Amino acid sequence: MEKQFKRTLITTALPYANGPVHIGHLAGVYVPADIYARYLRLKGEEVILIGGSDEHGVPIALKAKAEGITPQEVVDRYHSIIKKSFEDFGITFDIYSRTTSEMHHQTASDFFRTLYEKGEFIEKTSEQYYDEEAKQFLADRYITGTCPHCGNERAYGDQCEACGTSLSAMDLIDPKSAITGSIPVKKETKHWYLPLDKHEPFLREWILEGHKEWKSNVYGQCKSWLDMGLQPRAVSRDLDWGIPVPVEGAEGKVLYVWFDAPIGYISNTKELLPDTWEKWWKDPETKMIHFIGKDNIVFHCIVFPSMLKAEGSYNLPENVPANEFLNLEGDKISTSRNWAVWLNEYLEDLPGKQDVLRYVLTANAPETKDNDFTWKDFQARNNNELVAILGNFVNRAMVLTQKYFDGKVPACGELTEYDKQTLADFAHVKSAVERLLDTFHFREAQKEAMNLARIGNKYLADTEPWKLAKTDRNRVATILNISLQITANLAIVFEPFLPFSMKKLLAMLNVENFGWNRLGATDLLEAGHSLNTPELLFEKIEDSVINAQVQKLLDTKKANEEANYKANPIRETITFDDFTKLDIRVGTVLECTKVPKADKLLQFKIDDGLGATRTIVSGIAQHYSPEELVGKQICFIANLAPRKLKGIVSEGMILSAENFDGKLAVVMPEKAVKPGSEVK
Ligand code: B3M
Ligand code: ZN
Repeated sequence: MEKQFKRTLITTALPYANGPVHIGHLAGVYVPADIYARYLRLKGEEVILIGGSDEHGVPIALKAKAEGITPQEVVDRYHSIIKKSFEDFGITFDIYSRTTSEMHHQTASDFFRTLYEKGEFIEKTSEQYYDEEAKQFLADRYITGTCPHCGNERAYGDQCEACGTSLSAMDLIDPKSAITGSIPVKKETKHWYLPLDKHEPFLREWILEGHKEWKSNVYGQCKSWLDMGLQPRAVSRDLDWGIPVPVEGAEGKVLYVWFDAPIGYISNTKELLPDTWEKWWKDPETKMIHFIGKDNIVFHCIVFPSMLKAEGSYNLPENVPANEFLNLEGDKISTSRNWAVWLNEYLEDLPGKQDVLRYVLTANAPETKDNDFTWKDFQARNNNELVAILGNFVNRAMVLTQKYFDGKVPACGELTEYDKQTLADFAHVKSAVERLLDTFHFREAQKEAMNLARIGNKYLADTEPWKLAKTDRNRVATILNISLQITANLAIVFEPFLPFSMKKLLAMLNVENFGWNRLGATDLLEAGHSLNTPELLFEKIEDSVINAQVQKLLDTKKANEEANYKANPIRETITFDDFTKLDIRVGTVLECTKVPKADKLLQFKIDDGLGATRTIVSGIAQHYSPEELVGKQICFIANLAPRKLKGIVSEGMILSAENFDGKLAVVMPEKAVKPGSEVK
């Protein structure tokens, strides 16, 4: 027996206020959450949709430093841009607040103190890098140095972007402070840790046994985290931007951004409903749903639930329908490379077309795998679906009624077999769409809604009322009555998906609203009811509009290329002797295999022509499958001191060229040569 709930609390990931929001945010989190919220409201259910900006964390502090302004100025700027974008796209938040609010600081602080007083943290002292010039501890992102895995000299303390390995600052060779450029020293510091290991048995039971219905991408990620074994996680940082750790002896320390951010859902509910917020968080008859992207799964399924459980009085989420990622024209969306369609810019270029984007993003929603947004597909979906199917049907039904019945709903006469079959065809729409929305299948649900418009289109094409106007007025009346009932049903079923257009449609139908529960009914519009003048719901998008958007992206690519060349200037001049120190040779790949538990690494056996088989480990697994390289000739540095990578001794380095977008191409001789040949 499924659990019954009285009300639904919907949360949406709090975007970092260090940039505007783009189509990836909308597709992954906010459009599905809004569809869900609108649907439940239409059904008359009690629901709130909570949002807000995430305004703490190192990247915001770093951005402020880079621009010479305060972090507060950074978040003030982006919070208002983000908030406006969500309003513009019709995301119906009951509240959109921010984590720098007074309410949030108080709530997060209290939450920490409660756990602290209950003894739910462990305190640990560890060594961390400290910048003596800036007189501050350095977060991992504040440290650069050489990657111990691939030799990239511009690796960050948390990750090497060249080989993708995640690092800890202590692993870096020649570390440097990103603030002053000085060499950091190691210094002891104390932090508070949430012992996730202690909550592991509970989490296993709760997720792996209790929530088998979660989406497979979410369940799978949780399982793999749990199977690796959970470790205590620090919930404080040495940083001057954030919520001060509210205990004695914690000067200069703030709550880790991922500790305070999810508490933002609570703070914002409190701000919205100061008197009744508790029923939304603590009454077991409230269902809580977190809408997020896949990179946030661990925090929402493992860390935050552990915090809530440790506190003891809160509900846990009932579901976390996380989405995968949306790519743009084949490439990963990237804020730093400006590879995105920004929502504010979209509306400048395509004013009034919110619903078109909502429609396309839902049609291509990355629900089960990463998906791609392309402008060509955007145009095709607009022209071939919104205009040609939905818009066209509605327009024909309305215009014909205008023409033959002076804009009044004609009475339905006797039904033919075909009429009855058409009515039966759309009677099931309600249950089908509900089943899909209840299980977070937004893409399929929208398809089902579009099918209703297809049914209508086919009905008009088959019955051809315009040919009967002179001979059989009663028959025309019946056909148009049925067509208008379908139109009214479309106004209901599309409301969660295309709210702007459906508002327009309701106005054309001269109706306030029908209510979700009447979806499927064949008597939504009474005979004699006056309709308003029809207007087009959607319009064709011309090639020139699409080409301009594609050009904009091409310009971004070009600018990125130029910036990349500037950021990688030719290094200092070396002597010929320096060059001859490098012994570069050609080898033939005998074997190539993936290195287990390292998604970037391939292990090679190379015939180096020097009488031995060499083992080389190379970070190119994201760019080549092993089969592609077997039998090929490659160039490698033969006299590089051996290094251990994932426990394998690598005797050399394979040369590859790095494209500006990070893609790698292995360097190969133009003609076959004997293995061991020197490259000079
Ligand atoms: N700000 C990460 C992100 O925007 C983070 C989400 C917080 S949700 C509590 O992807
Ligand atoms: Zn690296």
